[in-house]
Amino acid sequence: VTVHSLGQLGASNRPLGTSNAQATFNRPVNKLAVETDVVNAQIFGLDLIKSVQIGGSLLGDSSLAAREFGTIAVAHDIAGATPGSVQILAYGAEQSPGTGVDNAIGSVTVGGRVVFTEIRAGIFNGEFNADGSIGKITIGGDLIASSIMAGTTAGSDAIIGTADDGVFSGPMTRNSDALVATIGSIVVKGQVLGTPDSSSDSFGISAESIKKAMVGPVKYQLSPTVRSSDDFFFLAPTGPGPTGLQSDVVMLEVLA
Ligand SMILES: [Ca+2]
Ligand SMILES: [Ca+2]
Ligand SMILES: [Ca+2]
Repeated sequence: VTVHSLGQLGASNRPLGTSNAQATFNRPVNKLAVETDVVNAQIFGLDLIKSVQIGGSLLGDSSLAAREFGTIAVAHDIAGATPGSVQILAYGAEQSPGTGVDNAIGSVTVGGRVVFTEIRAGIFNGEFNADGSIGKITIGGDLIASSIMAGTTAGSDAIIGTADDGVFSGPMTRNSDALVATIGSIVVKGQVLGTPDSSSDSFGISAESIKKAMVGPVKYQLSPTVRSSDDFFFLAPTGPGPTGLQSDVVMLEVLA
């Protein structure tokens, strides 16, 4: 499927009763290509979307949600209007694999910066997957006031990096003891920043296992152990975070 843009025509082109442009796919999609921008649009795939290519930026109040994504590539920026207003969500493999990784999002590659965005594996369409994993995230610019989470929740305090963080649980949740919610690699070529003017918001990167993380020239030393309490880092100079955390962007492996 190739389109010039999504959402750029604004209210004139919206389905009745909806506030944003929508593109819904009930069957697997091999490749979805948007030649320019996606603005205030919801892209929803009930099955696998193997490849999403956006030639411009992903902007406004927009979401990319599917049961599973292969590769997602955005040539320019991903930028929400307010914190969390761009969401990239996926559940995982169609069937839980016996071993290896339960892929929700294979890769996300962004040429520019990522702002006010949530990228989350293991949450889609009212169902949860505590094994939902992300392969590789590469951001050419800065990562600002955004979160990347695989299989995890910030808990009832809604703050990333506190003791109640954990993997998804509950009745609508898939969780195999043999599988670990993993972020294979996160590389941010610019800076990681939160918000300089608010001490109540919280952003972060979390999973049961984070294998590789680089911000600018800094390569974080991550333990090969999963759910390691050593793998807890303050990523941003912006702070303080809520509840006295010294930064409002943390990276951690959840402990349970
Ligand atoms: Ca928490
Ligand atoms: Ca598991
Ligand atoms: Ca680790």
